[in-house]
Amino acid sequence: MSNHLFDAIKAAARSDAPFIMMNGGRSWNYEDVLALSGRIANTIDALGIRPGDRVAVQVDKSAEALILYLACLRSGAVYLPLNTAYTLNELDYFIGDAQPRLVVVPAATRDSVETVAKPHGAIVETLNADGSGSLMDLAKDEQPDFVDASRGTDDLAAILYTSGTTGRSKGAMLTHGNLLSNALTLRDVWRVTADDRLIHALPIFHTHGLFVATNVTLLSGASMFLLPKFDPDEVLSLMPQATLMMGVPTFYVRLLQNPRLDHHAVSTMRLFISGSAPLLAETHVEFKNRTGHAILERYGMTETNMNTSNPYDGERIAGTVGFPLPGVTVRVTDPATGKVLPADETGMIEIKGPNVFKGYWRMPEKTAAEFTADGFFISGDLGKIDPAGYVHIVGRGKDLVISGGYNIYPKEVEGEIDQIVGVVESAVIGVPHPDFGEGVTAVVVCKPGVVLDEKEVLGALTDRLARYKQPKRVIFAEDLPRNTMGKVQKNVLRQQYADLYTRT
Ligand code: MCA
Ligand code: AMP
Repeated sequence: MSNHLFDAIKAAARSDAPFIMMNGGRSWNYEDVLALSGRIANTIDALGIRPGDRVAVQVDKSAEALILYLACLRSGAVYLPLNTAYTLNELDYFIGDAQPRLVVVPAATRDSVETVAKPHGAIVETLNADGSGSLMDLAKDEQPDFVDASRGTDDLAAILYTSGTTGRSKGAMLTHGNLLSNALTLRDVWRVTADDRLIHALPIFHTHGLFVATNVTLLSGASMFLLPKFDPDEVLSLMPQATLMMGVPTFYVRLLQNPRLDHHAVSTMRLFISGSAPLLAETHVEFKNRTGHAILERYGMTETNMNTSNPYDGERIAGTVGFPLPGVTVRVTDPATGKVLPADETGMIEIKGPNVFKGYWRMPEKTAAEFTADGFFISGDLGKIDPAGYVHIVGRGKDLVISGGYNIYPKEVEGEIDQIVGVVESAVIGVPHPDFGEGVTAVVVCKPGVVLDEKEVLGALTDRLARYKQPKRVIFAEDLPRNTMGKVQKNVLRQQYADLYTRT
C-alpha cells in the first residue's frame, strides 16, 4: 500500500533533526512529528473517519495543527482548513457544502460551532493554540504506529475554499499528485535542502503557508521556526538563525519600516520569497538597497498551487513573476477568441500541468467553465509573457481585491451591504493601500431620505463577514457610475478614490 504524498514526506524525514522550532525553545523533531501524526491518525480512524471523508479544521496556528494535517494525509481523510477569521455564518456554509465528518476548533468556540456542525451530522473535537484539547486527549491514548491509508496521485488530499466572483465560495479539490509534484518542483528550483531553516510567519489555512512553506520544508528534511503570526520584530530576532523566508508583500513592506532591517540582520539569509499578491517594484528595490537581497517573486493560485517563479540564479525582475515552473505550461490567450497570443501581448493567463487541481467540490459545471477545451485552467488573471520568457501579471479579469495576501470577492461583500435596511446598492473596490496593498472600500448608495454612516454599515457586517473582508472605508454616493449597458464602472470608482489611503 502506498500513500503518495505522505510516503514522500516520510522518506525525506530525518528522524532526529528538528522540523518545527517554536519560540521559547520547544521543538519537534521529525520522529516526534511522525509519532504524533500516527497517534492522531489512529484517533481519526477510531472516530469513524474513513478515506475520502472531510475533516474541517478552523484552529489557531500551532505545531499540533500542522501535525493534524499530516495525520489526515495518513488516514486518507481530506483536509479542509478554514481561515480563523471566518464568522459562524461563514462556517455554516463551508460545513454545509463540504459535509465533513469531523470539525476541529478551539475549545472556546466548540459550543457555537456544534450548533452548525451537528445539523450536518459532523462531530466536533477541539484543538487549542497551546496544543491542548479533546482531540489531543484522545490521541494520547493511541499508538504512534499507523498503517497509512492507500492513496494514489489522483486521490484528494485537501479541499481549500476560494471565493467565487459569482455565488458562494467553491472548494478547490487538490490531489496528492498536485501537492507532491508542486512541492518537489519548488524544493528543486529554490534549492531548499536539509540545511535550510525557514521563518514561517504565514497562516496555515491557505496554500502559501500550508503547502508552499510546509510541504517544501518537509520534503527537504529542513526545519522551520513556526511563529503564531507575522511580527516584524520577532522575525528580525530570528533572522540570524534562519536561511529562508516566505511572505506576502505586506511582510516586506512592514519589515522595511523597521530600522533593524539591514545587511547585518540578514547575514545568514539565503532567500526571501514573495507571493499571493503583487510585490511593488519599489518594495523590491528598497529591500535590495537595504539588505542586498533581490526578493524572489512567484505566482500561484489556490486551484493551481505555484505556476511561475523568478529564477534562483539569473535575474529576478521586479514587477514580473518569472518563468513557468518545470512541467507547468503557461500561455496567454485572447479572452474573446481563445487564440494564443504572441509575446508581449496582454490576455488571459491559462495554466496546465500536474499542479492544476481536480475541480471544484460538487460543482461540475463551474469546473467545466473554468477549463478550456484543451485542458488549460483559465486563471482570471490578465498578463503577458515578454520575449525573454518572464510572465507579467498586468491586471485581473476577475472582480477581486487582494488585501494583505487575502482574497476578497466584492460580490460577497456587496451582497451583505445590500441587505442593510436603507441601502439601495453598493460597489466594493480595492484601491492602493500602503500596508495591505489594496484596501477594501465600499461605495454605498442609500434610499432617498435615508442617512447611514460608516459605523452603521460596518456594524451590520460584524457577524456576517470575516474582519479582513470588511471595508476599511465606506463612502456614500448619490449613485454609481454606469456604462451604457448599465454595468457599474468600477474602474471609474477606483480612479476616483485612488488616493483614499495614501492622501496626506
Ligand atoms: C488582518 N486584517 C486585515 C488583514 N489581516 N485586513 C485586511 N487585510 C488583511 N490581510 C485586519 C485585522 O483583523 C485588524 O482588524 C486590522 O486588519 C489590522 O490587523 P493587523 O494586526 O495589522 O493584522 P495582522 O494580524 O498583522 O495581519 C496582517 C497580515 C496577515 C500579516 C498581512 O493578513 C497575513 O498574514 N496575511 C497573509 C495571508 C496569506 O497567507 N495569503 C496567502 C493566500 P481590526 O484591528 O480593525 O479589528 S494563498 C494565495 O494567495 C496563493 C495560492 C498564493 O499565491 O500564495
Ligand atoms: P487565491 O485564489 O487566494 O489563491 O489567490 C490567487 C490570486 O492571487 C491569483 O489569481 C493572482 O490574482 C494573485 N497572485 C498570487 N501571486 C501573485 C503575484 N506574485 N503577483 C500578483 N498576483 C498574485
